[in-house]
Amino acid sequence: MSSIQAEPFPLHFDPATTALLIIDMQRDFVLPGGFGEKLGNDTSLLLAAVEPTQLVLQKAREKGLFVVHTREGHRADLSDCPPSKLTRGGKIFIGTDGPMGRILVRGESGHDIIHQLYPVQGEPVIDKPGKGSFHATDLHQILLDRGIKTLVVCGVTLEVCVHTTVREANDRGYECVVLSDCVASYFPEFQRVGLEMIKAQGAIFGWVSNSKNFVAAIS
Ligand code: TIU
Repeated sequence: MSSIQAEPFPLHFDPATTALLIIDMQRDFVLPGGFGEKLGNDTSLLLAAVEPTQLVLQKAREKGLFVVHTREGHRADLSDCPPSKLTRGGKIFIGTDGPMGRILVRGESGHDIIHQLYPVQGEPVIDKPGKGSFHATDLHQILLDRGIKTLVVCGVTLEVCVHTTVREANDRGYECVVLSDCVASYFPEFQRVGLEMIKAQGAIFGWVSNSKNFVAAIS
């Protein structure tokens, strides 16, 4: 067993039953011209998470941790996009053309993961139509088949897809530790409060740590 320094208290984990889950590090969220910017956000705020996540990913690969990536997006015909989701943001953006292809559509450049964190062979990529990574995907089955019990979570945005996923995972019995410098938000206040919410009330739905503690714990 290993142990990671975390808040509100250290989390014990077995690297053999721990997965690194990197959520939605897609061009559509972190680069100009994608979904994030169309919604009125400054995408550069999300770039802070890239370097620490690269370090964590490199270490996880080195130590043989199971690595899973997710991407939010839809089929080309948008048949898996609820009409209610299409109009979020006050205007239809999903499926429309942008500089990185059709926004949030699978197979388009903007939908794909940034090159710094690109998956390698053996790392499943979960294509999800929702904010949560468990909704309408086979993620739970993939983790069960591997005997995964603990999730180390990175990605964007903290208060939307990371929070939804961690809440879903917690309800399915996984222990989740979110690395504070490997997640990011378009709203600094949401980043701060979002992390507080996870670890409050004695780790009500997860733990909060950081890349340095993760590297120390796994080394
Ligand atoms: N808009 C926003 O903050 N996030 C999303 O729409 N998706 C994810 O968080 N991946």
